[in-house]
Amino acid sequence: MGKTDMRYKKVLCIYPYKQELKTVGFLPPIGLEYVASAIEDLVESVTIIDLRYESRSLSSFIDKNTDLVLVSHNWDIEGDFVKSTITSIPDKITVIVGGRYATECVHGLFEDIPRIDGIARGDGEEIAREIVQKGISPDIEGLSFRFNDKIVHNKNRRLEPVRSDFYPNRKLRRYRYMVTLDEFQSDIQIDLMLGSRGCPYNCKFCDFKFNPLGEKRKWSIRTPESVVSEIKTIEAGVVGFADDIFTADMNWVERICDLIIEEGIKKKYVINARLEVAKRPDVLKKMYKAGFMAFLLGIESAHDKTLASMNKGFTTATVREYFEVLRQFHFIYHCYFIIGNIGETRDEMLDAVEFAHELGVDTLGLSVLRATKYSPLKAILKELDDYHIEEESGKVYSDMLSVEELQQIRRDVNASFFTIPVILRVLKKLIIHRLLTFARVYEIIVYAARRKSKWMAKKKAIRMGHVIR
Ligand code: B12
Ligand code: SF4
Repeated sequence: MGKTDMRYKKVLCIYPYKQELKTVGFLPPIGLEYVASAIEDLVESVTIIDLRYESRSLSSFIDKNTDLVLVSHNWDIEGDFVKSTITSIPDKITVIVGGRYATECVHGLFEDIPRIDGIARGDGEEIAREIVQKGISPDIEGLSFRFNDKIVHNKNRRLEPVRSDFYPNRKLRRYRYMVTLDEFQSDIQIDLMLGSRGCPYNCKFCDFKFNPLGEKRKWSIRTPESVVSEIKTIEAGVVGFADDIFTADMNWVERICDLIIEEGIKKKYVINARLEVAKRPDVLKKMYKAGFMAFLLGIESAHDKTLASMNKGFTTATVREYFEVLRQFHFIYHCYFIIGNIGETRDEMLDAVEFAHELGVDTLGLSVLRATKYSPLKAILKELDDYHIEEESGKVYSDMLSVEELQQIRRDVNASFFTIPVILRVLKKLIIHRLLTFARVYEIIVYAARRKSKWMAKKKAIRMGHVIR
């Protein structure tokens, strides 16, 4: 079939948020870019519009030939804006919505936004290709659509392994994504890519490897050659890997490093990793040389009883041993801890601060324990009368500590972790990795000091009995 035989020819792909997230809302919408790239060879034109960055109105992109709009609805945010964006699309155009939130809330979205013609559930590349070729049809697996005032749900599509022969065409992109921290807009361009999907580990609190349909994604990796060939198409100096875990096979990582070094590619990489990387200092050395810069690592708790009950696969003693090795390298270690782990008291949660300082952790990622729809935690919580799940958010709280109290502990841990020596160490590492100049460091120190004094004032106000949010 040629392009003229296609059901749709002029396609707009929309990322429908104004801000997404205040702190890290500067990352490109690669899910939508995957989908747009998948149909590129079939249609006459495909345009990606990221409304976070667009100065033009959406209507200025729509003309008489626009016949298909694909919307990526990933997050449960800015619902009114998403709705008004979709509702503003002229009636003659077919509107298909996809993404994680759309997949989870098929019924709700059809009910709330009458303008939606179809919802693509799960990975969208093949669904979008089939829609472009045949239009909305009962033959397209993974598609839900309106038909005679009813919603038809075609059967689920099989979850495919990650592909080595396909990745997003960044030439379709109309924006440069720059690292931005609150009001700081840096001169660092950043991109996202995928080297693997799924994770072979089985931590009990984690739903990473489940897609929004509750299907378990089998761990799969791309060939190192294909990973590096994609890196070569990227303009940004910093690349974040969106893999659930990048380091499950350190021989694979080593091969990627070898290729990056051989090709002379000069970029910085940020990855989700497991602490077990410390077992391979030989590969860590190559990673450093290849430009790997920051590791996002799950430690989760400062207590062995919790690590064991989570099936995390290490103890606090092994974490200490791993960090003996990790401290020999100037990687930035951003470590995740969970606040509200089952069986932990407030004081035990606060122990994360001392433990992280002792290890030499650089920055913290803190979240309140959540049991989402398909989380393995749900089975554990069923047996416990004093623990509960907040319906909307999935946050886990107990008779001892409410969600509000857990949030406060999270804020306390965060604020007391960032001491001046920790901040200076991180800045030093950013200079080593050539991401910051001394002048920029000065500005950041002033900014951090201001934030810290704001926090101290808040604490003082709380002590004096003022109500603070
Ligand atoms: C990168 C990332 C982010 C980035 C997002 C940047 C961006 N602009 O996209 C940032 C750091 C901002 C982020 C933030 C958060 N994240 Co996040 N994030 C991820 C991560 C690591 C990768 C996502 C990704 O790019 N995947 C790869 C792409 C190719 O897949 P995809 O986006 O799903 O797209 C496919 C389909 O959804 C579909 N599709 C998408 N759009 C469309 C459109 C159409 C028309 C069609 C047909 C199909 C389609 O096709 C795509 C290609 O196959 C995932 C974990 C993971 N490894 O997947 C977590 C993940 C998505 N995040 C998660 C969470 C919880 C969050 C936060 C709530 C964390 C927090 N506490 O703040 C916030 C929420 C942000 C918000 N705006 O509200 C959860 C979501 C769980 C859930 N049930 O929804 C995940 C799964 C991790 C986890 N298990 O905890 N995140
Ligand atoms: S927490 Fe990390 S290592 Fe554990 S199952 Fe989830 S993605 Fe895998």
